[in-house]
Amino acid sequence: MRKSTGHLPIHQFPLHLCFNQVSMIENNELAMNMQSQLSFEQFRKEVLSDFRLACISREVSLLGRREVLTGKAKFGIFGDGKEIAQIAMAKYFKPGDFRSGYYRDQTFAFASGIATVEQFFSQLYADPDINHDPFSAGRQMNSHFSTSNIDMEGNWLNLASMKNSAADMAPTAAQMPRALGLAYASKLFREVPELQQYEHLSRNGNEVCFATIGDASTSEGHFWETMNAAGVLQVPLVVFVWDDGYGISVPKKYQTTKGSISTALEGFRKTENTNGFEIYNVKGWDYAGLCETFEEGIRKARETHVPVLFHVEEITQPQGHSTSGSHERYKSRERLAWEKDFDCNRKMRQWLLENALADDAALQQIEAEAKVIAQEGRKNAWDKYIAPIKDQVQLFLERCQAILDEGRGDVAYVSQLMQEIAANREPQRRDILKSAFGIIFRHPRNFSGALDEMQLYYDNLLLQEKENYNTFLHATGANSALEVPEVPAEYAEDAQMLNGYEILNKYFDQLFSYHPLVFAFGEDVGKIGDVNQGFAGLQQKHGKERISDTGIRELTIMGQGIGMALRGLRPIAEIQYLDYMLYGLQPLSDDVASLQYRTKGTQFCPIIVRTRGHRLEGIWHSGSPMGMIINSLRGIHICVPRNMVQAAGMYNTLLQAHEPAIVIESLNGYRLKERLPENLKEFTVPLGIPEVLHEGSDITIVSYGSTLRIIEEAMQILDQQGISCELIDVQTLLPFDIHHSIVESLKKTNRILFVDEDVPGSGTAFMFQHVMEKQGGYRYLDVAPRTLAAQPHRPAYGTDGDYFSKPNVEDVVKVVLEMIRE
Ligand SMILES: Cc1ncc(C[n+]2csc(CCOP(=O)(O)OP(=O)(O)O)c2C)c(N)n1
Ligand SMILES: [Mg+2]
Repeated sequence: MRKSTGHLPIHQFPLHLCFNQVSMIENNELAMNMQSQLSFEQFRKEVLSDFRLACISREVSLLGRREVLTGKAKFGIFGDGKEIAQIAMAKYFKPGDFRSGYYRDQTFAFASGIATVEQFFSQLYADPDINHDPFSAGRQMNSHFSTSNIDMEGNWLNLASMKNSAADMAPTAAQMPRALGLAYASKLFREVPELQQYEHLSRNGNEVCFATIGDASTSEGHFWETMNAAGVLQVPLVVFVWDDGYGISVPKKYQTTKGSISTALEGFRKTENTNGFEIYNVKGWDYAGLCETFEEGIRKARETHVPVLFHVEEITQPQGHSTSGSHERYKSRERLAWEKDFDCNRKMRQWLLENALADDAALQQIEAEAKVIAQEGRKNAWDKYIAPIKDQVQLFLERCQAILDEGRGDVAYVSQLMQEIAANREPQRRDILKSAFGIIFRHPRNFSGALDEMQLYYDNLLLQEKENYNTFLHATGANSALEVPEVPAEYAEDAQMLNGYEILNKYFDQLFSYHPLVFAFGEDVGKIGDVNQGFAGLQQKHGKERISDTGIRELTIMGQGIGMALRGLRPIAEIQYLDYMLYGLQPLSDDVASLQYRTKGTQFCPIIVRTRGHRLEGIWHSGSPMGMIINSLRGIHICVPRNMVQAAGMYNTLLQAHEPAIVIESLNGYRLKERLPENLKEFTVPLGIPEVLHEGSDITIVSYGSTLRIIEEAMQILDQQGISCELIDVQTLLPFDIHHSIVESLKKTNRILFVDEDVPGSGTAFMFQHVMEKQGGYRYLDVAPRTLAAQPHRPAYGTDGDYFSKPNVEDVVKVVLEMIRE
C-alpha cells in the first residue's frame, strides 16, 4: 500500500492521513491498490487544501496590516509565520476540545471553523455587531477568539459536539491557568461516575485542551505553575509553544534558561514510573513532521490524559510583532534573511513541488485564489461594518438639513459640520455624536423644532451605542444571580445551635449529596476538610475527586476553577486566606471579571471562589483588602456574609445562576454559635439586598462581615447613653444595595457612618460614594457623613496588634458620639 504513493519518499508522509481513510480489503491486491490510490488522491487533496488555507491566512495577515496602516483599523496583530503548524494542529482538534490560546492563532481558528475570514476582519474593524464579530462584538482587539457556552435561557450548549475556544486575552500567559482547568475537567468527566450523565458536556473525558503560547511568554510564572500542576494532576493538556525567537524585540537568550524551553523543562519529562509530561520538538515549517508529531502527542493526551508540550521551533514573523513598529529595528540582517528562507508557507510550497504533489502553475492558482478569498472577506466585513454608520450619517444629515430649512439656527456652523461629516469616507460613530452635540450645545434649549429633533436623535443614538459598548458587565436574564428568587431561611422552634463551621459542614454535605456538578478544591480542602473544617469528613464521604487537595498555587487554583466552570462544572475554588487572594487575582480580574463584557454575554464562567478573611492575626492573616477586590473585579459578585448561615444562603443563590462570585467568610465566625435552618439546601440570600440588623433612629451605621459584631458591641454602650443606632449589613459589596434601601434609613436618621476594616478610603469610600452620590444621600444629612476604617498599615500581630490596627468597639463609640454631638 505504501508503494502506491508513487513519487514520495514515504517517511515524509503524515501517514495517518492516507491510512485513516482506507478500509482494509484482505487478499485482494487490486482492490487494495485502488483503495490506496484513492486514499493518495484524498491525501493530495487534503494537503493542497491545507496549503490553500495557509495562503489565505497569510493574505489575511498582509491585508490586515495594510488596513491598519491606512487607518481603517487601529491596531493589528497577526499569525503570519505560524500557518503550517496551526493547520497541522487543527487536524487533531475534535468536537468537545477546547482551545486556550493567544493572539497568534488565526490560522488555527480558520482551520478549526472557529472563525471565518470575514469575522476576522469584522473584529479588526471593531464592528460592534455580535453577528459580525461573534467573538467580542468589537470589544476586543483582532485575533481574540471565543465561542459561546450557555444560551440566554441559561442552558449549557452541547459543548461535547462543538469545537470550543475560551475567550482570548492580551496579557501574556494569561491563557495558561484556565487551560489547566479546561483539561482537568476531562479528568473529572472520565473518573467521576455521576458525571457520565452529562453527555452534552463531555464524552467520557475524551476532550483535550489545546493551549498555545509564545516562546517569550513561557518566562511568566503562569506558565511554570500551570505546567507543574499539569504534570502533577495528569490532565489532557497539550501546550504548543510557538517559538519565533522573540518577545517583541527581546530574544530568547534573555527569556529562557539555556535559550530553549524544551531543554529547560527536561526535568518535567515523564518517564515510565513518574508523572510529568511528554515533550516533543518539531520545526514550525515541517508540514509532515508537524502532522506526525501532533498526531502522536495529542492521541496520547486524549487516551491517557498525560499532558504534552510541543516545542515548535524555527517559526518566523514575516511582518514582525504587530502593526506597532517594525522588526528591522531589532533583528539582524542574517536573521531576517533566515526568516525569509524558513517561512513556513514557502517551505511547504517547496515540499509540494519536490514531492510532485502539485506543479508550479497549480500552486500559483491556489495563491491567486487565496488573495481573492481574503479580499472578499475583507470587503464583506467592511461593508457590513460601515453600513449602519453610513445610515446614521444619512439621518444626521437629514436632521441638519431640517435646521437649515428652518433657517433659525447657526446655519453657517451647521453647514460646516454637515460638509465635514459628508466628506468623511470612514466616519466613526463618535464623529456623528460629537457633531450632533456641537450643534445642540451651540443653541439655547428648546430653541426650535428642528433642534429638538436633533436633541432627540442624539439621545437615541447615545442610548443605542450604550447597548453596543456598555452592556454585559454581568449576565442577564436566566443566567443572572439577581434573578434568583429569595427563599427565606426557616427555623424550627428548637433549632439546633451549632458552631459556624458545623453549619457549613452540614450545608456542604447536603450540597455534595444532591448536586453532582459541584467540586471543591484548594490547599488543605481534601483530607482535612479545609483549615476551618467546613469540609471535614466530606472527602471520605463524597470522594477524593469531589473534594480535593491542591498544591500551594493560588493562581492555578483559580485557573483550575475557571476552566472547569467554562465546561459546565460548578467549582468552588478555595483561596485559603483572603490575604492570598493577590496571588490569584490576575486571572480573576483579567479573565473572569471581564468575560461577560468581552464576549458580549456569550461566554460564561460561573466559578465560585471561597475564601475567608477580615480579622484574625497579624499582617498576612488579617487582611481585608476589599477595595483592591471590588475595584479589580467589577463583573464578579463579591459576597461578604456576616456568618455561615448567610454564606450558605449565598452559595445556594449563586449555584442557581451562571455568574462568577467570591464568598468571603468571616475568619472569626467559624466558632460562633448559629441557629441551623431547616431548609439549608433551599434557602437563598438575594444579592445586593442589605439587611437591617437593628432598627434605630439617631444614626445609620453601614458595614459587613466581622465588623458588624464590633459595632453591635459598641451599640450596647451607645444604647446606655440613649443613642439609638440603625445597623445595616450590606451583605454583598458587588452588587451594592440595588434598590437603594440605605438612603431610606438615612432619611430617618440623618446621620450615617460607614465602617469596615479595609484601609481608609477603600471599602468604606466605595459604600460612601454609592449612598451619597448614586442614592443622593447628601440631601438627608444633618451632620457630615463619616467613614471608619482600619489603619493604613498592615495589622500588627497579637491581641494588641489587632486592637490598635483595626477599628475596635471604642473607636465606633467615639465616632458615633462625635457625630451625635456635632
Ligand atoms: C503581562 C503582559 N506583559 C507584557 C505584554 C506586552 N506584550 C505583548 S506581546 C509580548 C511579547 C510576547 O512574545 P511571545 O510570547 O514570544 O509571543 P509572540 O508575540 O512572539 O508570538 C509582550 C511583551 C502583555 N501583553 N502582557
Ligand atoms: Mg515569540
